Amino acid sequence: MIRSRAAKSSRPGAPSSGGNQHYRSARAVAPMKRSKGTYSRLNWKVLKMMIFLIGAVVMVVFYQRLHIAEDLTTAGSASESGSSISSGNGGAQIVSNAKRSNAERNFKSERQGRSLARGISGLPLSETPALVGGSRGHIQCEVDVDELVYWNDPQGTRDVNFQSPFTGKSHGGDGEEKTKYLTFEPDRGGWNNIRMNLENVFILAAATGRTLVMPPAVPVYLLTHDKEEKHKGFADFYNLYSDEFQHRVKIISTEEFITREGGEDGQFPILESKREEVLKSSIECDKRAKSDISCDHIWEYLESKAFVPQFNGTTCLIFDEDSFEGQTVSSENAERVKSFCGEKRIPYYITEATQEEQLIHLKNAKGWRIMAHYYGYMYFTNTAIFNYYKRFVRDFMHYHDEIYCAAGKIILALQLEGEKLGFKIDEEGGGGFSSMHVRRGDLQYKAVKISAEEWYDNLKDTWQDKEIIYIATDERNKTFFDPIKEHNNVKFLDDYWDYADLGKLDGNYMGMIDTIIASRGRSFAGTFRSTFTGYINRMRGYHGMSMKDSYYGFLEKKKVTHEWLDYYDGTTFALEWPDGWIGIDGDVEPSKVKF
Ligand SMILES: Nc1nc2c(ncn2[C@@H]2O[C@H](COP(=O)(O)OP(=O)(O)O)[C@@H](O)[C@H]2O)c(=O)[nH]1
Ligand SMILES: [Mg+2]
Repeated sequence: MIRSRAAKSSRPGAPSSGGNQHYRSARAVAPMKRSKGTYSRLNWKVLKMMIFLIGAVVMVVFYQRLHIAEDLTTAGSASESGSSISSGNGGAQIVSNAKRSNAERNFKSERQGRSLARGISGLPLSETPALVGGSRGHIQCEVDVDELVYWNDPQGTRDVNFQSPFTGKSHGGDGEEKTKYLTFEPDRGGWNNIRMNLENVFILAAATGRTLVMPPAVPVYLLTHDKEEKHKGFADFYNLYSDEFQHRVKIISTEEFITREGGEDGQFPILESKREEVLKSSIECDKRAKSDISCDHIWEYLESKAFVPQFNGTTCLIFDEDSFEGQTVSSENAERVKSFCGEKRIPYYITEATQEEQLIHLKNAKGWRIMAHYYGYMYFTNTAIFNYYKRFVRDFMHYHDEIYCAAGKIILALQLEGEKLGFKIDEEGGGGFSSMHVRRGDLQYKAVKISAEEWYDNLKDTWQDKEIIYIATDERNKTFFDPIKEHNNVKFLDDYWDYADLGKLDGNYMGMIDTIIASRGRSFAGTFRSTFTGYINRMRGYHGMSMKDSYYGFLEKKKVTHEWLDYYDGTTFALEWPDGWIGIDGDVEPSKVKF
């Protein structure tokens, strides 16, 4: 169903009470007797009434104008107070628009609450007992951008009280339970490779009940826009230290870990000869082996104390309650595991024995890299539990409000422009424009780096006439896109730089903002084999948008997302597919018909 933002922002019945009164008094005079002598009196009365009516109409119009002017003034002052709305760019309209829809949304949520079922990914409430008690989250922002919230906050009561069956018994020995830890080396690729890896790591920590030790901050590949502080910790992007998050995964820093466990009395004492270098690298570290604060100091220390499972592309990680408790895996589950892992991968069952290890360390060197989406790498044979972790990723592993707020303002501006051209916004607040992710830069896969003419030719049938195309890209030379501009109204993040005050934000957020904006396009086309594109599709999935509106610019793969990926091979990381979002609020495997 289609709904229009203009329709939402109409002001029903502002002058109604005054209007009705006059309507009543006009009717009251109508039945008067009309004798000859009374005619002139009547004419005078009619004239007086007409003057009165005209006066009333003038006042109503004036009243409306005054209110619009008021909206615009508030918008103007919002911009003065640094709310990042610049004038002359439709900013004032956005704010007043958002104010109006705010009022309507409150009305909506008072009446029925925001629906927890999202578009095509949603399920009827009767099939989602895990959601009972939950509601949609909220984004802190000067304008209402809550339509971007695909996560629940709070989660449903059942999820809040969930206890993993894979934590194992305590093995304190001396009767005192000692904390068990998970440490890891972050991926060395671009941000979305790191993100993929983090999702795996966080689920592993949550499911095993281990305290997760965040690595020292490192300069992230292609994310070094912050000239003063190149070292980035993941809390710069995610809200890791909120109470709710900590309730699901206990997170501490490497520094804290060393304070707790690295001393002589700790579980993992640091060799005296190494103490200084380990400490030096524990807050920030560099990948260069020769650096004074090389990360290797930390990794070597952890590796020397830990159990290091060889997780990589040849394994898949299995959580099965029977196997965990030392029993035989049911034949039905064994079959499911076999089909999940495919021909080439060996299942690695998490068992009580694995859980006896006090410290597990995940290496990330060659041969130890998990280059896979968690829902293609880990498998919980109990679907209700698997879905709990899929919700955990959706509901918790989303970017900071600041990032969504900026993206939300730009989406509103694009939709307003789109609406003026007659394009509609969908039920979940998406659309009104279409989008692309054109990855160029350092992507290794040359075949998918096609010319702008090819992008246009391959995709023109997916766009509507005169539709705005928002292009997320790492291409700096925007003239590259001139061939598309000949046909469509093209927009980039840079076009909204002042409007959304992007200069005030951490430069590393820009790719994330681009991701979010592109995820709301009616139709989306990405770059095949880019994990950045993959995440745009994931977000679309979370919003309940159909994969049938997602394409690749590379002709050979244009419609691969139109099929549910049911196999695993070495390139699976390059796509995201509906297992990540369809039916994840329910307790059973979803039908694969609609996605
Ligand atoms: N602002 C912006 N940056 C991008 C875009 N595409 C790629 N980048 C940058 O390049 C990096 C690409 O690495 P990654 O996230 O691993 O994605 P992949 O290499 O395409 O799989 C991103 O993290 C961004 O820093 C884009 O559309 N907009
Ligand atoms: Mg990359």
